[in-house]
Amino acid sequence: MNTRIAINPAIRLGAVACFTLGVSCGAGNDRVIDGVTEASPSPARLGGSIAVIPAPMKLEANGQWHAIAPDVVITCDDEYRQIASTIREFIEQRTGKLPVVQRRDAGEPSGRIHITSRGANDLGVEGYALSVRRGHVELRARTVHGAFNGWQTLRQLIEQGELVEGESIQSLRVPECEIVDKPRYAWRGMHLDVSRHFFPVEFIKRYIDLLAYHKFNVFHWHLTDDQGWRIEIRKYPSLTAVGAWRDEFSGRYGGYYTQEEIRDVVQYAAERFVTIVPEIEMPGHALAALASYPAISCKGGPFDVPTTWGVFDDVYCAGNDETFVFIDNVLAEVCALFPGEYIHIGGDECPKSRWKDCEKCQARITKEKLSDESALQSWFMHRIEAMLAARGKRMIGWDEILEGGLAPKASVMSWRGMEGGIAAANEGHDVVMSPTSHCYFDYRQSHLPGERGPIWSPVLNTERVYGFEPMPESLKASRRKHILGAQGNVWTEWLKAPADVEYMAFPRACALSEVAWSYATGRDWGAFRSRLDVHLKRLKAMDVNYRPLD
Ligand code: TNX
Repeated sequence: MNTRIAINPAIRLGAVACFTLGVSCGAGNDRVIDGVTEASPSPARLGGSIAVIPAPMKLEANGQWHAIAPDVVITCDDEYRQIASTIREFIEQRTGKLPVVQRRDAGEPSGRIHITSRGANDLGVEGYALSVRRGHVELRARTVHGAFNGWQTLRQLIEQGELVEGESIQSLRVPECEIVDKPRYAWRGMHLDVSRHFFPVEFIKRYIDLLAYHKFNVFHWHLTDDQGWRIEIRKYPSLTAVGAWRDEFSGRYGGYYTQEEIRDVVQYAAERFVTIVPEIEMPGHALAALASYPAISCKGGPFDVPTTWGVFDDVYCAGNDETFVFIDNVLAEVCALFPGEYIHIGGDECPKSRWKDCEKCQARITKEKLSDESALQSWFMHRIEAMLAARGKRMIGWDEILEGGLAPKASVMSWRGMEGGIAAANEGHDVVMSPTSHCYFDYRQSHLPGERGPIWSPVLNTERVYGFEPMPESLKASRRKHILGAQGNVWTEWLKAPADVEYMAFPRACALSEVAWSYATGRDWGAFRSRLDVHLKRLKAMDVNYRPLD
């Protein structure tokens, strides 16, 4: 069946939309596609464009949209069968018709969607190429991850076709286009604090879905903090029996993830090419752990799991050997649960007052010939790094882990600005840029009265996030490879429900996805803003409680 249809004027998005980031494309007059000359509308009729977020490295289109028949056959190389079935189910959900999936060697593709690794050698691990001609879709990728990324783009195109049409669709429409795409950075992360407020597994999965949809590939899961320990550790049941709960005015508040749930989430994320980086905070932000096991504090407790926010003086005792036995056992279980290479160990905001007054900590300083409590923190982190290295893991921590000297192979997440990251990169360490100035999605999005977020916070709106440049200008060319990428952080002191998290994360995460994925050349807020208008309709269709733009 020929799927070519007459083009409904309503879905003619306009002209030769040719926005490329990093790669230029020719002036868009008439183009020859597949031997057929398509008259492109004159520039004056340029009405809209293809709105993919994050923007692909190279995109050419001519404004024509065509239908893919829902009874299309999907053909693919063997390794892409899983993606093919995902696309198949997506089409069924929308059209009620289930396309047939065939392996490529099953014969000549009669279908309109073809997924292959042929001609994909230059696309890297995460790249893909998408070629759509008269309703024939060819997706090329070298890896399944690349094909998955290409599928996210194709999905956005199909959704845009529907949105423009504005009615229920029997045949899916896609724009004629040529896309070649790969990421600028290897670490494209989003974080979520589940300690200050707890979020159920279903929401964690939805969050991961939304990350994958924006081509994020890291989920930094902030699992422990003063106000709640959220991961089951079999060797230390009190961590979740005691540390996962706090007594608020309104009653007992808390929750945690069982190891079975964690495994399920890890698997779910892996299927979406999202690596989970778990965070176990130390030596500070540890009151929930100390309330459960007070013997590994300096003063011995007792402690309550706090119900207020901030930075607390009681931290793990660095002089007590039992502390390190405890942490080693905890990390053993954590490392076994998370297959990714990185474990985040916090390291931020650790007051030194208890260590100053603690006999054991002072004895440690003397014995190890350390200059002061900062050096003790550094010594602490070196020990932790060795524990992780013994299990084949790499350590990453907030930029305070630089103080007193960085552990030999540690990576740094730079949050108090870019300086920590620059210093670490100059010492040859890998860095993820996550400065409060552009990446703190718990901050307010405007000055308007009633705007969510703490009143003390600076205003961080989507435009400002979009203006973020993770690569410091001052960094020498030889050090640039150490900037792994960028990450947005969603702290939840003031966010109680999933809808609150969505409101703070979106659309700022959309902007950040483009900062981290797309090449910086040609970045333009006005153009992004237009694409975002379309994209917000996609988010709306998914019931995402995003903050409307001003
Ligand atoms: C600082 S960022 C913190 C968090 C807070 C956040 C609030 C970091 C490493 N520590 O504990 O939640 O500010 O914006």
